[in-house]
Amino acid sequence: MAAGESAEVTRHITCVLCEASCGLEVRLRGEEILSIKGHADDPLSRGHICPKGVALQDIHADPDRLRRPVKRVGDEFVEIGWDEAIGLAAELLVGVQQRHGRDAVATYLGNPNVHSLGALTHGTAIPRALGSKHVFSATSVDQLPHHVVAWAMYGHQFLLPVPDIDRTKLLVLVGTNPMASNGSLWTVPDFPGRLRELRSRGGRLVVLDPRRTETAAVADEHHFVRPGTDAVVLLALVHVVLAEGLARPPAWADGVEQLRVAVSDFTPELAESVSGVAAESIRRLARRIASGSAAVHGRMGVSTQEFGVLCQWAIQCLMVITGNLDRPGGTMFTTPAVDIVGRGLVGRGHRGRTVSGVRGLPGFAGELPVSVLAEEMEGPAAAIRGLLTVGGNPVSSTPAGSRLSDRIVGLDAYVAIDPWINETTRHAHVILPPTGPLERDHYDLIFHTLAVRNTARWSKALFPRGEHQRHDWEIARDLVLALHQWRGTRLPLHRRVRLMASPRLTIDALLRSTRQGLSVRRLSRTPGGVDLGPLEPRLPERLMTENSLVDLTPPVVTSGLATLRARVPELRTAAASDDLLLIGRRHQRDNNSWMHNSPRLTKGRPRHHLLMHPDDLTARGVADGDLVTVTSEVSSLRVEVRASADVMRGVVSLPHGYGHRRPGVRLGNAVEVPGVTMNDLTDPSRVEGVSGNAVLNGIPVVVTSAVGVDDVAHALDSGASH
Ligand SMILES: Nc1nc2c(c(=O)[nH]1)N[C@H]1C(S)=C(S)[C@@H](COP(=O)(O)OP(=O)(O)OC[C@H]3O[C@@H](n4cnc5c(=O)[nH]c(N)nc54)[C@H](O)[C@@H]3O)O[C@H]1N2
Ligand SMILES: Nc1nc2c(c(=O)[nH]1)N[C@H]1C(S)=C(S)[C@@H](COP(=O)(O)OP(=O)(O)OC[C@H]3O[C@@H](n4cnc5c(=O)[nH]c(N)nc54)[C@H](O)[C@@H]3O)O[C@H]1N2
Ligand code: SF4
Ligand SMILES: [Mo]
Repeated sequence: MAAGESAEVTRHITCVLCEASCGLEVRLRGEEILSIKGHADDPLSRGHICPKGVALQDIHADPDRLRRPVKRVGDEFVEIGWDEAIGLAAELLVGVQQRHGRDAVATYLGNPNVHSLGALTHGTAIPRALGSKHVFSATSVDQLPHHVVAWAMYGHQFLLPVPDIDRTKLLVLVGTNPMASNGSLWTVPDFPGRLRELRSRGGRLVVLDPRRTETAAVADEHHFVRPGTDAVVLLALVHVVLAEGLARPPAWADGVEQLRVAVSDFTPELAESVSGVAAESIRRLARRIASGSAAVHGRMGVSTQEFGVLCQWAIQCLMVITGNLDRPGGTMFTTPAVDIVGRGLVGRGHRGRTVSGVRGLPGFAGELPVSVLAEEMEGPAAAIRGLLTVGGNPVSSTPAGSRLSDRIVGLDAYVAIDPWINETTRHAHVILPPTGPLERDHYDLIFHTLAVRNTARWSKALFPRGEHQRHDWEIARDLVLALHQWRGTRLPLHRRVRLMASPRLTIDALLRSTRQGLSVRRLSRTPGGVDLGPLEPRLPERLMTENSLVDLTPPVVTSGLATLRARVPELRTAAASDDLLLIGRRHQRDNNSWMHNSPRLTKGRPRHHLLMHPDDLTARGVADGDLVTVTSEVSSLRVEVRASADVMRGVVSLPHGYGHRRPGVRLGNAVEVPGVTMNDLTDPSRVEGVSGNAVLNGIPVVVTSAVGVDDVAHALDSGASH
């Protein structure tokens, strides 16, 4: 080695890009990344990696990633120093609150917050300091039904059981595509490998999905289900188990008889008539789930839909009455080293303490449904006049995003904590960019709690932060202090002390007080972390309900049954019609609305097309590859269509998070990413009745040929020619 050349080193880190939380092995020479691979000895992820993990280096190197704060001057952003930026942010937000009251500033927390330790330990101090009822997050365009059901049945919003894939005989996946998403509310790194093992043990995978997804393609059985009708299918499964005397409810299950009555009219025949899933298949599946170890998991497809809460409830009931909740091979609760539930680091949840102004939708766990965000910004008496977004892109990711975009432009103040200028943050008055995934320490407070194996892993920042950069926890600390200063209020001492402690210190203290007596230093000495073993039965001790029983029929949930019953005739008519329903999809190389700056991920065949069944195309006189107009109740857009027998007849599919072609959006170094913004078609007035979660799947749409309709004008504004 020549003098001055640095040595090659190998480091182990956690990938924070998705819920799988893979342990990675990085080879470095100085600041140069030589390779990124899955860490073969990691006790949780066992060597798994996906293309996004490799693309961490693209994020790190992305010239469009902000490394210093910027403020708006006219139509431009100009770099400013941190003191000025934090002062300006506090002045803007406090100014709005002083003129219009505390609730006039809204906070929106996006998905990357759960993937950053600093955001978890310090980030929530910001909305607390603002003290506004208008707190929103990506949760209500994602997983709110899971939390509401867990809270109602198990007594805590985060008591979310996960499939014990490593021991089960039967895995049933409903509305989730882990071959692309790598799993959700279920940290299951190396899903493909774990599935292979399940098969070699003689186990089976059954998938229910309106599209023959990458996961359905490797399943033993796939049933097409018409979007939005799963609740009837899942309730029919419960019905069969109870009607055929197959139930083996544990002693801690309360309300089996009430459940029997509640589901008595949800027969497999009824389910077939609305969903398209054969009654006989439903009976067979119910009997198999009741006959041995089985784990049913339902995610996005059955959460972000009209009956999301009923779907999640039915799944939990099915697991409880078949004896599959809390047993090896069923669905289980984790025993994380840092127990965010048991230690009260996350609250149990509560419903209806706040309500939204215009529509009166109830809040859950301190948040209001994000579908009301735009309407609360409208009109002369608008409740919301200022906005803070932290790691989010609601213009792209929430219903009727374009309308929200227009409202945001008119706000008195908009502050963003975000490393990129995206469709939303482009409107900000000031942007405070935190460090990236390779520049910060990490511990998975959330995802260890949802993991298929109990492990504990500390991930030290791969690179030190640059002199002019700030971590998100430092930004949160400084902004909270500045908010108090501008307002002339005092932050209580215990809160101040907590803010001053780094995430590392906070986690170290938490680890030291665990049963295992862990510490950051001890975890650092074990690349990949320590293995704390397979999931173990935890009930009834783990329950946090008042009577320490599982409530099988919580009224807040069962109240939704009347709505479902009333909708059945319409669902049946719709199932027999030619009407189209729009659903979403994820691709392995996408990450919601971001990471389209990565050349590694965006190269190759475009993947933004509307997928449509060939028969549905023919019926409309549309050819594969044509430009079509897709019209929903709220909007219309144009996109190229691709014929695919993998979508059910009557169903079309678009990915979300595309369509970055708005002025000012900095996606500079990437190849042009074609596509449209799916959420221009979704409707904020369509929310799930109990939780207020947005309905993003099963959107009624009309598709017509756009060939020849002002071709030229369109090719220009949709980028269809790229
Ligand atoms: N590569 C990649 N990975 C990701 C993400 C990403 O954008 N890209 N995003 C991450 C995030 S934030 C999340 S929350 C998770 C989500 O993880 P998943 O829940 O696995 O998400 P999707 O891939 O959207 O899968 C939803 C499935 O539901 C189906 N579906 C739609 N409507 C219905 C319906 O009415 N009934 C039924 N039964 N199915 C329906 C769709 O066809 C789709 O296959 O993925 C995470 N991982
Ligand atoms: N139609 C439709 N809409 C959907 C979905 C769908 O399936 N279909 N999925 C929904 C789901 S599951 C989710 S989770 C939401 C996601 O919705 P959002 O969280 O609003 O959006 P993201 O696309 O995840 O964008 C997050 C932004 O955070 C920024 N960012 C990246 N890393 C960091 C970081 O470390 N710190 C900070 N502060 N910022 C960072 C990036 O600029 C990025 O644009 O979208 C939802 N919207
Ligand atoms: S599966 Fe998720 S955690 Fe694993 S490497 Fe890919 S993006 Fe990272
Ligand atoms: Mo999500």
